[in-house]
Amino acid sequence: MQQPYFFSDYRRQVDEALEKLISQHSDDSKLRAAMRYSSLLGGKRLRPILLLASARALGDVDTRALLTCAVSIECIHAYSLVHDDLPAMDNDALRRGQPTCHIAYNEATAILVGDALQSLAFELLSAESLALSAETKLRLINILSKASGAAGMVLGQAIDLESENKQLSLASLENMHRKKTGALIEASVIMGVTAGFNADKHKQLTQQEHQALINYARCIGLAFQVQDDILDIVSDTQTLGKPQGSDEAKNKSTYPALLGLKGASEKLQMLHDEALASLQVLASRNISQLEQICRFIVSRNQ
Ligand code: GRG
Repeated sequence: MQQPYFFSDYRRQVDEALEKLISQHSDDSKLRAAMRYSSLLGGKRLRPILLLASARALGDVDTRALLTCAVSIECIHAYSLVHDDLPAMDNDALRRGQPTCHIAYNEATAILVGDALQSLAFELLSAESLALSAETKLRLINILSKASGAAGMVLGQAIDLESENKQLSLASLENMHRKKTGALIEASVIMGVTAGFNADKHKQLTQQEHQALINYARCIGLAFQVQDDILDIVSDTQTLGKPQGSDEAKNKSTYPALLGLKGASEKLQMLHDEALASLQVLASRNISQLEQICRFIVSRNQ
């Protein structure tokens, strides 16, 4: 599937903001170069795009503040990829079609790049210059830290590492992916509406709308991972920008391994349908971009 038309525009804006913020952040040229290498060269910017589209669902928004929030979530994502590729974790040499950070630089630099990107995320959200209320900033920091920490992404990664060479049940696999991959995708949506709302009573979501949006986010978070598992089998290394077949080579539990390719595709379709059905509760809002992101997630080829 072609990327939706608004992806390239959002992506350009996020890249410009990311470039600027990283340049201002570190004056050590090697660390800064490695941070740029790991965050700016390649990548779809799906989480920032989702954050911007979620804020837009509420109506007109201050794009500058939102871009900072979007960059903060991309920093956490980029850090997770750099650390995930380390020899102590997945030990991968290729990411986004180029040598992973510890190969291009060295292991110590890759650890520091991850550390620096993680703290940069929270520095950005807590900055005085960020034009959001103090309450909104605190909420955003809380959402992002919970999603990325020991009850979210880090827990998912820990479960993943412990499960190597083990056959997981479908429920355990789902739990792992909801945390490892899903938590940050869900956070992108919730941060988007939190920043977009920013105490503007006219934009407030009803309880029912909020619940529907959370369900949409949970469905697309899991759908993203199911499609990732399918692509690891049916795609190729050049398109993926990372080694094809690595799940099987590492003997990982995946949706196709547990359900077969057909079963995994059916699961993907179910998640897609449920995500779009949930959005209908928000039909009076600006949900077209969220619908398109859902379609993109299940039909992407990288
Ligand atoms: C090291 C704490 C820690 C966590 C790592 C997210 C993660 C946890 C590991 C990544 C491993 C992996 C490849 C998971 C599959 C799903 C996923 C997150 C793919 C990469 O995300 P994309 O496709 O990447 O959005 P781009 O390059 O487009 O940004």
